[in-house]
Parts: sequence; C-alpha cells; structure tokens
Amino acid sequence: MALLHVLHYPDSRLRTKAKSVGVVDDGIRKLIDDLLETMYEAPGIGLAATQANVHKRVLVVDVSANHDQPHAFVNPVIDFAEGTQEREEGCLSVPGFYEPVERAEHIRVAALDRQGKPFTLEAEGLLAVCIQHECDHLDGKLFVDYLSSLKRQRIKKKLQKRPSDSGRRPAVARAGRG
Ligand code: QAP
Ligand code: CO
Repeated sequence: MALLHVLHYPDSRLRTKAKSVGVVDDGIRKLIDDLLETMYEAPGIGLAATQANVHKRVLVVDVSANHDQPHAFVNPVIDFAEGTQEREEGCLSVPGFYEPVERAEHIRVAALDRQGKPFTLEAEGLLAVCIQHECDHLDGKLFVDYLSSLKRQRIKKKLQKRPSDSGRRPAVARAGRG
C-alpha cells in the first residue's frame, strides 16, 4: 500500500476525462488499495483516481463513522437518479473549502467490483452525494463548478496563494494566516 499525492484545484489535470478500465487486474486492485489508504489518512470519505493523477475510471468511498465500510467502484455508471438534496461538500482537491451543492437524493450505480464482477448499489443521503461527487471527478468535474463564478474565483485565488501541501497541515499551523 502507498499514499498517493492528491492534486489541488485549479490543477488542469483534474479536468482530464478518465478512461474505462478494460480488465480489473492486480494493478487496479493496488490502485484501489492505495486510494483507500490515501482517503483514510486524509481523512476523507471519497477519492477518485483522477485526484491522484491516475486517469482510470476507479473511485472509492466510505461514509461510515468507523471507517469500516469501504466501497470500490470500477467503471461506475449512475443509471438511476431521483429527488434532490443539498449538503455541504468538501474535496481533498479543494482543501479547506466547504459549500452547499444540490444533488440527487437517491441513485443507483452500476460498476465492477475489485474482482471485476458487475454489481449495482442503491444509495441515498450522504453516500449518494459522495458517489455523485466522485463520479464527477472521473469526468473532470469538481464541486466548485456548481458554485457561482464569484465563489469559485475566490476559492481559486486563495488556493493559488498557499503552498500546495497546506491542506495536509493541522489547522493550528495555519492559524493567523486568515
Ligand atoms: C467528497 O470529500 C464529499 O477540505 C469527499 O482539508 C465531501 O473526503 C462528498 C477533506 C463532503 C460529500 C460531502 C477536505 C479533507 C476531505 C478538506 C472528502 C480537507 C481535508 C474531503
Ligand atoms: Co472531490
């Protein structure tokens, strides 16, 4: 297992459209394990391969309180969506910023699991939001794209001013910098 480097907005590589995985092999299983390790270490509740500069359609999520319910999706497709919900979203690629975004309340996602076996999962609430957010990453889309251009520009300017690893420093180390 290995920790992966996470790209930060506005890095243009986050805009790459990821390619479908042909065969779920040991390399994909290692990618899944590395994404999970990186997500848990952050800590985060979701991470897409795109964020680690790997442009394959692979993502992981775990919204459980005990961090013991990992889900990995290869070639995920949301084939059903209904209702709306609005929640504060954050992103490991947009460290330190949280804004409300409207998403579908209830989804169904079809994907391959870590053995390459097709499955579907129905999700609602936070898990549904997280899956929609991570699927967006595979198409080069970020939650800031749903905000007003004014808010997005403010976030971009603030992230461009700070060192690229500052999202990983404890809050106390940033105190006094605004
Ligand atoms: C997507 O995001 C998500 O700013 C996953 O300094 C988030 O795990 C979907 C994180 C919220 C729905 C609701 C963010 C870690 C983690 C930060 C994450 C940060 C450190 C974000
Ligand atoms: Co994200």
